[in-house]
Amino acid sequence: MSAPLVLILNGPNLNLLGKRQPEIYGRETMADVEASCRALATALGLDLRFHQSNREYELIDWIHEARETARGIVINPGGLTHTSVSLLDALNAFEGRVVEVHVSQIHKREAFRHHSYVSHRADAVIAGAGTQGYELALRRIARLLGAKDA
Ligand code: CA2
Repeated sequence: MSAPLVLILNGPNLNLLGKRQPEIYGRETMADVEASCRALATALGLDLRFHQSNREYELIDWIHEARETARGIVINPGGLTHTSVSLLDALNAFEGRVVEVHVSQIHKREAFRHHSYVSHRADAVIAGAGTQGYELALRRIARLLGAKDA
């Protein structure tokens, strides 16, 4: 049987991870996060696709594709977290598992970051664990999917 596919999706500005505001987002880059998630996915017996986009429609298109192909989505929607009903609508049309990740602890920050549209759909939310949050999210999805050693 083929390995379950999990998508990791990253929204606007997360391409700047590790390059600006290290006091908030740390020093690891998106490429570092992708490398550690790929190693972990292999260990957990998961197939992984990793994407980042600054365009809302591209994230929505990946979620639509996932309806046919993927068992789980890890998503850091970036600033769209707090604004995008469309992203929530797309996730509501996806039947697999969803884990929302924020590198920073959004509840300790400005009030406008305290509400997440995506949290209305997410099966779990991880915020403030730094970039380790992505690995925790992948482990959670693996456990929910009954993957090996999860
Ligand atoms: O903490 C997170 O992961 C966020 O999703 C990041 C978003 C922010 O709007 C959310 O409230 C919380 C921002 C992504 C921008 O990332 C940057 C990284 C480094 C430098 C500048 C921006």
